[in-house]
Amino acid sequence: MIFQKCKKKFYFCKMKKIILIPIITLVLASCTKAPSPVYPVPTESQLAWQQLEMYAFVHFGLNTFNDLEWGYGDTPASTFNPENLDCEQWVQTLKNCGMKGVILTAKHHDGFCLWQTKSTDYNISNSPYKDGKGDLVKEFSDACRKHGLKFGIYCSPWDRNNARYAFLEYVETYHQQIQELTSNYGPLFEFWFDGANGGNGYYGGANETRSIDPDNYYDYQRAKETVLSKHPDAMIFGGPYQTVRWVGNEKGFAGATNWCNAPQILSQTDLRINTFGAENGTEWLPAEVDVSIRPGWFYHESEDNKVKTVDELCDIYYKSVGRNANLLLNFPVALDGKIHPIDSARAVEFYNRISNELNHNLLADAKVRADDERGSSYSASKVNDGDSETFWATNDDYPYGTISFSMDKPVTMSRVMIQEYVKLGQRVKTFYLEGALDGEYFPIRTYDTTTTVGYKRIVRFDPVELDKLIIYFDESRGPLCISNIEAY
Ligand code: FUL
Repeated sequence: MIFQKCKKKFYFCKMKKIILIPIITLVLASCTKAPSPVYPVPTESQLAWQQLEMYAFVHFGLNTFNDLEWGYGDTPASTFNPENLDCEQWVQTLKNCGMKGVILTAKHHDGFCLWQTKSTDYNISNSPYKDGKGDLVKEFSDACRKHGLKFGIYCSPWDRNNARYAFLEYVETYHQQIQELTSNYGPLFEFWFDGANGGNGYYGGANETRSIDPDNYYDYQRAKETVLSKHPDAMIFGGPYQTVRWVGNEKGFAGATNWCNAPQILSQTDLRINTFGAENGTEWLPAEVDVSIRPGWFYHESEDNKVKTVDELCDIYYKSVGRNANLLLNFPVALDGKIHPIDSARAVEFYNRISNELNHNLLADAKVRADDERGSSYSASKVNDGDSETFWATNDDYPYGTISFSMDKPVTMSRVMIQEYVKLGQRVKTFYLEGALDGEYFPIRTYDTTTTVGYKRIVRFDPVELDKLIIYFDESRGPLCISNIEAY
């Protein structure tokens, strides 16, 4: 009897332990307070846009048929005559080189519209293309939707054709164009308001120079409302209400220090802040790197031998996506209405190269340790658990930290990728890398200075053999929040 009682008691105690220990652990883990945000933080739509990382530009229009970059506004609409135009070929090419979306120049500075607009006669209906029945914005956006590419629009505010440019009437014309483009062509992920504004032009035959005040003339407030009322998740590029910023050059690089933070009012002429962002900026304004695969934005036969090399394109990738910015890579459509085979072959080769370089994560099975952890919910192991929603965080009084990865056997690596959990703000100010092989420690000399991280940072270095990688985050705007670390 007594023995039975004891046995029962023992069994009960054991059960209590089995039930209680995990509960206590769970309670303790959930008691650890999440780090407070360090402002500014992105909106959900901004973050979704940053996750696209790489998408394309397509420049095509009257300029293509007249060998121009900036048409004066007087080139006859009748010269727009692509004979074998194939939007499916554009989409397939862009998909084959890893682009997640595309932005089409529906209207460039010459004022010629690629859609059936009621706002001006200077449009595709007065060209021989499909006997004036074609609508390229429709054909291209349909093809994008069919194949799962996001679609965006560039509609130049500057219009060198319009007689009323610089007067109030043109502002209404421009808003009519924005209305049409945002109403009739399905979901848009980005609307581009180009920064080139005013200057000489045809202007209905006046042939003169006209200047405007770019911040106030166009009524950008109304433009923003039109875009966002129909496409609430769309990003706005350019103008005083931008939600993403120009990177300050068209060469294909962001700063090695690149904050998503920027001042509330940021003009495109402030090149320094456009390139680097501003640590203490109060707005989340991530950078977009726009660059063409050729020297020009539009197609010129004379540039067929000047298409960027695979090495150059890879370098651009690491200096844009690898530096916490989105890459907007331009493909000019050629006279026959297709992306030129040299450009498409080059871009596919580029994509295959970076996909191979970043294919096999050498840290996936590594043992991870950190010198500080904010409880088990924010342990160091969260950086290689394959879940972008979990992250390693340090305690509030610890705005720095060291993390190490130990491998079972030596590996050779030449790239490290780090991502911050930016929903809580961009924090890291500086970090550096160290390796170890058989207990011998050595510094890893990266090509870039290792300053900011942000949504994504990829640093390159000459291949090194190691069995341990250590990352020192030595300065941060608050406790660290690192969601992902990989190496290749
Ligand atoms: C610039 C324009 O002037 C170029 O022609 C091109 O469209 C580029 C993307 O933006 O500001």
